[in-house]
Amino acid sequence: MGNVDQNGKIPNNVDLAGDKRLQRALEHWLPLYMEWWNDMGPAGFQTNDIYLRTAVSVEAGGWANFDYVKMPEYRWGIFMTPTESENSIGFGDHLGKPVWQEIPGEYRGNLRRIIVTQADTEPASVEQQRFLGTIAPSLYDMRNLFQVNVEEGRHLWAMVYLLFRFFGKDGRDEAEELLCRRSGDEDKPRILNAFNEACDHWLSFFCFTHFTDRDGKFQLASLAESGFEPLARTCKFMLTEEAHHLFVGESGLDRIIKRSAELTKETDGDPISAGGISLEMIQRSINYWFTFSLDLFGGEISSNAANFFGEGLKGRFKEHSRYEDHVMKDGIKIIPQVVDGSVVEEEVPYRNAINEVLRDEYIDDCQRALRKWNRTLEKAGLETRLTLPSRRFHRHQGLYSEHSFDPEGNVITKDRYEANSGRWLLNSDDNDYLVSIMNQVIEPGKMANWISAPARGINGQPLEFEYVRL
Ligand code: BYC
Repeated sequence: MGNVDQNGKIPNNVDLAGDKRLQRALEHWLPLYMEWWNDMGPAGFQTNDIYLRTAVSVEAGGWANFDYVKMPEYRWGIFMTPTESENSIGFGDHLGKPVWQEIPGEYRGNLRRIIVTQADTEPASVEQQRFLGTIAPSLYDMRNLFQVNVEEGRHLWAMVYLLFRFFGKDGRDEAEELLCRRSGDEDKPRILNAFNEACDHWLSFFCFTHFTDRDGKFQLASLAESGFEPLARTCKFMLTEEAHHLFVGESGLDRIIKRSAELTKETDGDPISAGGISLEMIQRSINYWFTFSLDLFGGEISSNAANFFGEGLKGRFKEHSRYEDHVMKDGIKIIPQVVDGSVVEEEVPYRNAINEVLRDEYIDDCQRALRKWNRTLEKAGLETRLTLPSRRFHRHQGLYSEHSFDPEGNVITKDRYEANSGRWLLNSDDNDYLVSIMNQVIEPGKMANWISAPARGINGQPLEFEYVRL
């Protein structure tokens, strides 16, 4: 384990060559995956050379090899970080026992469910972003989109490897299903709600990579703590690639905010008259994608989550460094709930509230980015500030989905919610307008009018670099 095989059909460091049956099974899945990529991957640009990084090993630097690649020729590989010296389970009822190299029989169902749910998000996001290349604001951004897309494809491979290697026929069936479900399809939708939402312009793309990929960061980090070591090591390596996706989202939004602030000043408060994006629209997009992403953490009170933790399958964010008690059998957590029309604080057994513990970490991280964007507004001399809505607003999963709230988190009537939702959330007029101003810009170094230039290029290249050869 650990040696990289770059010569086989599937690059890997999991010794596929040493398990011919598994290798053949995955090689059989490869053309099905390619069929899916050709049907549902980026529309167009499949024969163009794109300046992409490819993971060729897990060592520092090995995962970021830059070169021109045609997307269908990208080497989707299977990589895990090396085994750690400390091989004991770090939390839950099996704390301190040796980690599992094979699936413990009694946890097979739960592990399968976690891995399939994680896997399903990867192709879903590629499907959601399918047409964005055709309206990219620059070659720099187009390249970043395609980088994100090929790496989500690689993350699908990472999960599919686990399904094939550890779940026999069930795993192979699940892997086929992963290529059959489709984002937004009424009959065979993707599993989690945010992955069925339309992402048809770049304001949504940047919000998605900022807020929804950030759920990925926290979920993967929790799974990187798993007592099932192959899952932990796989997720650790995925996290290295995830950081760039988050950068694309956070810096992309910052660039839109900067440009919108400039246009707001130049036009005396009407950036739309200059083909720009209004700060109100940006706020509505934040409200929309942040709240859909909050749903991805599951219910506030969840026996599934309590079991995953107790069984040692899914820990907390940075379980080892952030927490002292890794068992948490008797703790409690306060969760505000609606009782007789008012929000009151109720005690919940800690393990049952573990989804909320992770959601807290996520919200703190989102708040940090908000502060940064607001500094951009401040520097531009504007008084408007962007905010995160309450975690209770616009929810479709968990306790709060049964009631209506305003963005401040106050209980309101359904009628009041419906009368105002168009001014609180990205709406169809916004989407039509945003699509209408997004025309593809393909001159190297040039940016669309509604976004400012990034501070620097990719991998030390200048902004004028030909990131996509058209
Ligand atoms: N939409 O017990 P509950 C990423 C279902 S993103 C629809 O509260 P649990 C990425 C739930 O399945 C990270 N359904 O939930 C980002 C259950 O259904 P059943 C993805 C939902 O299990 C960008 C019922 O509601 N990784 O990597 O505690 C681009 C009750 O649920 C939703 C993972 O998610 C929803 N939002 O927690 C590319 C990690 N939420 O059983 C990639 C693996 C819940 O009643 N998944 N339901 O039919 C998990 O750990 C958990 O499954 C969840 C849900 C945290 C998602």
